[in-house]
Amino acid sequence: SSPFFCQKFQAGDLLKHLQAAPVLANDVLLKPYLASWDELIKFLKTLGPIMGLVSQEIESKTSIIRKLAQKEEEDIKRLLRERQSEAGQVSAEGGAYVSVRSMMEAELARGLVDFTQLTVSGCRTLLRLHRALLWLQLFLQSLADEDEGGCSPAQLCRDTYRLTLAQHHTFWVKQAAELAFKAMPERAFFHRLVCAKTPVETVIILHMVSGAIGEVYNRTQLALEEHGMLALP
Ligand code: 1Q0
Repeated sequence: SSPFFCQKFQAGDLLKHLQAAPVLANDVLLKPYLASWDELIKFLKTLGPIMGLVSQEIESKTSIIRKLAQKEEEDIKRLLRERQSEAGQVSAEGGAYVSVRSMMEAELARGLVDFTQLTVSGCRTLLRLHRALLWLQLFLQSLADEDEGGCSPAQLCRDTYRLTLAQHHTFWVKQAAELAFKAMPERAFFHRLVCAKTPVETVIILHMVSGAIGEVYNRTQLALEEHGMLALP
């Protein structure tokens, strides 16, 4: 991502990408899905260098899927050129890495999904992001539900993490997470972050974001479930 583009986190941008992701009755578009993660990285960067590790991990996961999509696009373009397609300007879009379901079906058909050992694929990478998304959704929801004076964001972040993502993390990653929670700002930060004029407005925005995440999460969950991919190593 170029430093010349807007690097500032905006809840509206995040919401825009999240709402653009669901497509058809049960699918999720990968471009806006990954763009949503870009927005979350911007948020994490506002929390300072302690979040570098987390941002890096998200960046590394999103770039794995982006590189696969890019390679696919180049392959299709080359194929079209080789066949000297009379169609001329046929779009290279519409390949395997357009949506969650198209990726799953293509990678399965090509034998790229390894169910027994760690082999990098779009599907196993998506599963990692997907698990983190559940945590994020629960966290934002708890932040919205909890009224003033309740638990601190750091505590809610920790509690929801332990319930969800921590189940999939090793001992050392969990230690790193505990450190990261200490960088979690107070509620006032979130009010400023979403540019809310009142606490009620923050709650509404948090509900909208967590609702949009929920929609994306549920669709992805169902697709993973249907393809038996909920435990890819
Ligand atoms: C805001 C506080 C965040 C605290 C984050 C702690 C997260 C845990 C630390 C993660 C370090 C990453 C080390 C590597 C982990 C991998 O082992 C793991 C599995 O991958 P693999 O290839 O080894 O099988 N990777 C993952 O689980 C990927 C997910 C990483 C965590 C993603 C965290 C996303 C957090 C976003 C917070 C945004 C809050 C947004 C608020 C918006 C308000 C409108």
